[in-house]
Amino acid sequence: LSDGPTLARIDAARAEFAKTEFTAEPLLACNVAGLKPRRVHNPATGQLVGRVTDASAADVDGALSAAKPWKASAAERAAVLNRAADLFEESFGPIFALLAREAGKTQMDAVAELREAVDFLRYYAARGLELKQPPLGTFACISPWNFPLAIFTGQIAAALAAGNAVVAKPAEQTPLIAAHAVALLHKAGVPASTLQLLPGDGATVGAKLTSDPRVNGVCFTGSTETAQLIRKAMARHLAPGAPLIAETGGLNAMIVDSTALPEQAVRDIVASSFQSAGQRCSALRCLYVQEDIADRFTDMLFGAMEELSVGDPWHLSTDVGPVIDEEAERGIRAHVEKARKEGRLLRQLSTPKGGHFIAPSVIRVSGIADMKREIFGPVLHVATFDADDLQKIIDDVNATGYGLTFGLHTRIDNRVQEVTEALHVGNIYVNRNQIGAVVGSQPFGGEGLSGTGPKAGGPHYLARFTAPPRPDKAGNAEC
Ligand code: TXE
Repeated sequence: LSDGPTLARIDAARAEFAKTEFTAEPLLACNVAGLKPRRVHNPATGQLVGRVTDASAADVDGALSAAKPWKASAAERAAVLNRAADLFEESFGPIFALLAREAGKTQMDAVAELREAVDFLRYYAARGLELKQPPLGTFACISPWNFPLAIFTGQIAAALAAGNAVVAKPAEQTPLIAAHAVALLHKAGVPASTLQLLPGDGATVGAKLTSDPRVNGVCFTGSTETAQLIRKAMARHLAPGAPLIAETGGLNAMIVDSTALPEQAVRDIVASSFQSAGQRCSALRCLYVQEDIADRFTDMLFGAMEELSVGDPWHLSTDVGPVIDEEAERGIRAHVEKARKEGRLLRQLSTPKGGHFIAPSVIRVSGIADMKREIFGPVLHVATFDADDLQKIIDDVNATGYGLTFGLHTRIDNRVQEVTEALHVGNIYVNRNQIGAVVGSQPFGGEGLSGTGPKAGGPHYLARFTAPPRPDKAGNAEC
């Protein structure tokens, strides 16, 4: 962010796109029935960002009839995806404005998210050249609002790199950025019948899409509950063996022991718990601090939290923006208020007025076993432990059933080995920021209730988007 051109581009985007009204509609290779347009509002200000025409149930049918896998060589597909990556970068202004105004992203988050989307396009373009199997057919890509560009684009790029047709359904909250991304992919050369967009409601459009036998595979990121609904629908209606590639929620913990470097640990905790207003599946939810450093360490943590500026992400100084909508705000607020009534709210910053803001908060718990579900906001839970409790922490973390991220701050080498070997989680961060994926070098994905694998942004991901190798007569799979 300190680099001049990026800051200049942010300034230009802020000047040009502060009031632009964006639009989105189904982008289908057939006639569109659509519903009445609805308004999309800025979660920080309530102001209008644009209007979306959601798809109707008839549109799902039309899209699946029109869907056609990509008739192009792997090299041609890679060239188009790389061209799309260039167009994404050139479209910095509207993308930055949409991420900030539609999704409540701070400038740092918005820049990182555009970077990740571009990385996905280029990475899968390159990996697609190595695939040996043909596409599966038509993929339904269903994505969430918390990374409305990066996850949305990553799913689509993976399915397209393997040559599939894609019908993409973005989250209800973020259709405008999705429509912008699809328009850029079409402009780059992805055929209209190979990539179609169905903005719309999850329970109707999403459910219909994942229950149609013309769909050959589903790529999903969102809540664990929705993934379970999709799995059931697929089992009932889709061909046996149709893959569900799912990334879902997490209940992520971190251990900070008395040998940790406290400044570094505090910096990583603040970033992991409160960046993106805690709306990342990788975010730290439950921190275990060793008893003998706990008072001093939590004081340092509270001090660092005081430095955070909470507010409208359109302001360059904002570190923590709003949560996505009223429903999210209500649910998280109820959780914090319950803790306040029970005397367990240790610290809360002051909450700005006007938008869906939740001020970063810290709640005392006895351990992760107290937490029944993922609280998807800027709320950190803190417990203390003795060195003898380590095995119990590991058992409790494994017992949640989730297995996404885990952080460890220690300078005891044996402890790193002991903890990492015993935990069932997808990504472990030792003495560093517990904060998700880096395309190509830090593939990301969970176990158990957190997802199916393979890890996104990793070398094995694309193979799941292709037809499985046929066994030869001896029963060995062809490679
Ligand atoms: O998710 P949903 P929501 C978690 C987080 C959050 C909670 C609810 O805890 O508080 O989930 O968020 C579509 N068939 N995460 O309600 O409903 C829906 O339209 C097919 C973690 O936004 O799972 C959207 O496009 N599709 C997470 C997508 O599923 C359906 C990111 C995700 O929405 C459907 C987001 C159905 N029956 C939320 N119902 C992460 N892992 O990062 C809904 N959808």
